[in-house]
Amino acid sequence: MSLRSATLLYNSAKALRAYQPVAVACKRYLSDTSFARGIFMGELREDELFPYPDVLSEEQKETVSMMMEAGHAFFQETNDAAANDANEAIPEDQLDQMRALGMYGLMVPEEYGGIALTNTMYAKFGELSGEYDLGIGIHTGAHQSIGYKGILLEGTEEQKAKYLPSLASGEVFACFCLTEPSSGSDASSIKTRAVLNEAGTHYVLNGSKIWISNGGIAEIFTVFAQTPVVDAKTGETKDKMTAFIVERSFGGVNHGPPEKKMGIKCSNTAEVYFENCEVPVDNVLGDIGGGFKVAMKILNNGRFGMGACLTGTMRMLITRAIDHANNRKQFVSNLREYQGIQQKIARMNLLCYANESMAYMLCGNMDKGAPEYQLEAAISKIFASQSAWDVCDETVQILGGAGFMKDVGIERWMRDLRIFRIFEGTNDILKLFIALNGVQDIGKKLKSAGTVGAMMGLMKSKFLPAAPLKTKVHSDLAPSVDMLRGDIAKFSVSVSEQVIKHKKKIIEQQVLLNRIADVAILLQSMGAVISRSNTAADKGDTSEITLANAWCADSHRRISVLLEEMASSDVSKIDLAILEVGRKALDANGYLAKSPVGV
Ligand code: MYA
Repeated sequence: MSLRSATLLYNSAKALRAYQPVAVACKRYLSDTSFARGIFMGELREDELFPYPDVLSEEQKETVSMMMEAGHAFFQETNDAAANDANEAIPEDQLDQMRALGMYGLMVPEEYGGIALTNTMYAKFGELSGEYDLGIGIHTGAHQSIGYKGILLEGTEEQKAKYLPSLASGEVFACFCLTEPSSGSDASSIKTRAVLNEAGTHYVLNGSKIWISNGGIAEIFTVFAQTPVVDAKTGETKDKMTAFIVERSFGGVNHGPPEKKMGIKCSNTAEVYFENCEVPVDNVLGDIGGGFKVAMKILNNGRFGMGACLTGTMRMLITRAIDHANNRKQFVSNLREYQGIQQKIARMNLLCYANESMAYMLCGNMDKGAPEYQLEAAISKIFASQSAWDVCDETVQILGGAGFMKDVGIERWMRDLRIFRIFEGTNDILKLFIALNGVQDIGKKLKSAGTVGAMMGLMKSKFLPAAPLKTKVHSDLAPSVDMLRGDIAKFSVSVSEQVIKHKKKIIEQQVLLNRIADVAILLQSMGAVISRSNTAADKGDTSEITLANAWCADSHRRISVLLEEMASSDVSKIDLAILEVGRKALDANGYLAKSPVGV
């Protein structure tokens, strides 16, 4: 580490110790007060949307700036992302510098040796690994975003005091062990078991986990296992998931070789095996039988990190693409003069803006104490991973042949980014999660109305002229606000119609559920960009209104198409015809058509 970064690190750590992490006075949230959940109910929940969270004090902003400066210096002067990728490892001396920088305990309270960053501060610092090296982001993220997050969120005082100091310093690494050979998206189907020994002192843990980030280098494992639990009401014993803190030193913990991966190669990924590993009862994390909720809580809580981290990636890629477009001449002009290029650059900017707006709204609201953000977290994760992929793909396209060349350095980003749509909950499963949650909320509401007529009356009342917003929204944003309001009302009625039509069988209608989730994601993004640009305008900067209005107009157009498709029987027929092709190919065990040349 350079002297400059050492000084910066020292100063930033000192500045951080001078005050407590965020303690923002905030309104009280009820469990149903998430903006995303409101969308399904046909409500624009103004209190959840405005003002855009402004949770950092001036001192905290200064601290983050100093840390970012130290971080830039580290990534520019010490880290070599291409070498890490080629060597599939992070050099040991570099890990020491990361320890010295405090990169392993960013959100751990000071009393346990961490830097006590808030979610928003962590998010901002996390942009750096997105900008320079996603492999480093995964190594540090798997450690603290999910690896030991359970101890932070659910640990007892004793567990925190015992484990957090060595985890925060990076003396030991942590990992999150949920996925198994037969249990990926279907997380509750894990087979790893932990049975209490006769003495009642230890759980004996057996099972294997796969694709575990940091699995081969971790000393501390957050492990999810089935445990026999007696139902208090029926007296029946059933397996329920429980979370455990497992130390490698307990014995019976082994790992496989580092996996060979497409990307994020410098981060370690390995299988982890537990064979008669004896885990003291004190190492149960949360409640016995409450492990699934613990797993979901950790994942929900960590998902904002991806939105922030990939903001850094997108911003860097946009800069690379723009640099090329401004300097590369083809035919009569530089690429920048062509509409096709301008359209791509615009879309890349808008995707990044919408992603950044949602990610910082999410972590800002978490800092304000919002207890209900599971849909927002899933939306942010899906949007971030898909947008970063799209932005990277367009960067390669704008760079043309150069974009395909390894030395130019974009191809590594493409390989690294591919996993983001898969891990931390695949985008496909999270879309179903979003849609089904909303559908369930609507179902409950409709049930309370009684008759179908009353149900539709209830939902269509959303079309009545709404009272003016309490919030003073900049007049230039008015068309976007109107579109958002109208689209929320139409969406809610449209989903209600589908709930009435399909009843419980809606759960099987995945094509429909995907459209529902796509609309919800767009509505959430419209809300976030309106709120953010309005707050910026309140502070005298109206420049973001153009971005927000362009994003909202385009989203509105796409929502209209999706809603039309949801209601159209013709489209349903097309969907069925397409599904039929899929089923036939599956039955045939392969491609359906014969070669047109007869060979
Ligand atoms: S780690 C592996 C990630 N794996 C997953 O994410 C698994 C995905 N599967 C699931 O999430 C669940 O199994 C699904 C539910 C959603 C499919 N929040 O009947 P159910 C409640 C709160 O629907 P299932 C990795 O990849 C639900 O309401 N509650 O359950 C790391 C219900 O409650 P109740 C939830 O059909 C990679 C109950 O649970 C949630 O079995 C490394 C049962 O629900 C939820 N989300 O399946 C990444 N879901 O009983 C590194 C369900 O009360 C990170 N429930 O009605 C790097 C980050 C980037 C760097 C950062 C730097 C800053």
